[in-house]
Amino acid sequence: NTAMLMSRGALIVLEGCDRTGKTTQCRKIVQGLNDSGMKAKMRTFPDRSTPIGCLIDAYLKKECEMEDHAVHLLFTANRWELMPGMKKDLEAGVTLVVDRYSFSGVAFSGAKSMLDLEWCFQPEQGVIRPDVVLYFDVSLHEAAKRGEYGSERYEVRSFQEKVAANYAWLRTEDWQVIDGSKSVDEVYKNVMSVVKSVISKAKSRPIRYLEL
Ligand code: NYM
Repeated sequence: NTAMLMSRGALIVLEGCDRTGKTTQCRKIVQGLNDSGMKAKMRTFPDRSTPIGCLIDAYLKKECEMEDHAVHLLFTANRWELMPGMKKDLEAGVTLVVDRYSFSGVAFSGAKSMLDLEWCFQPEQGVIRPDVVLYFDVSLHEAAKRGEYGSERYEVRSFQEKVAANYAWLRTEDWQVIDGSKSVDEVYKNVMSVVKSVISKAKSRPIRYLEL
């Protein structure tokens, strides 16, 4: 059956402020899809395993300082270097479940006073466009109750408030807002119903690319 041979995987992106449950759900989604016999892999941005990712990791851990525009472009470069492999996976029918993507890049860098949101978006244009962006909505008050923020750069409440406002600027019709304040199991049920319908719609649709 040629339709089956040609069907591609979906690009599913999870976005949101820190402590909204994205990583937990990414793992569960991939596990759930694999358990039901579907090809799926998790991807994380930044991908700290590459040479560029090593620089980003040191920056986030505050082991070094970098100029704001320069580090923004490193986060973007880290996505571009992974694009050929991600494209290959999608074409091979593998669904990619991605913990943060270009929208984190724009929302976080754009929360710095010197960087303009449109400027931040420019170098993201042309990366593979997600079939859906699941935006994890949890109030900052609620997120703070989940425990202390970590000690990495950006993990402070005043910064996260700006990040949340930038996400609102980025929202398009590709986005689905997920109420992340529910229990892990309830959130999982909600995301899985979106994920399954997105995977079946993406199968026959060509890969598209991100534009502003
Ligand atoms: N981050 C992540 C950016 O500033 N730009 C990006 O492009 C991406 C993908 O890195 N605080 C920030 C957001 C997070 C941090 O954190 C990575 P985590 O908690 O490992 O997802």
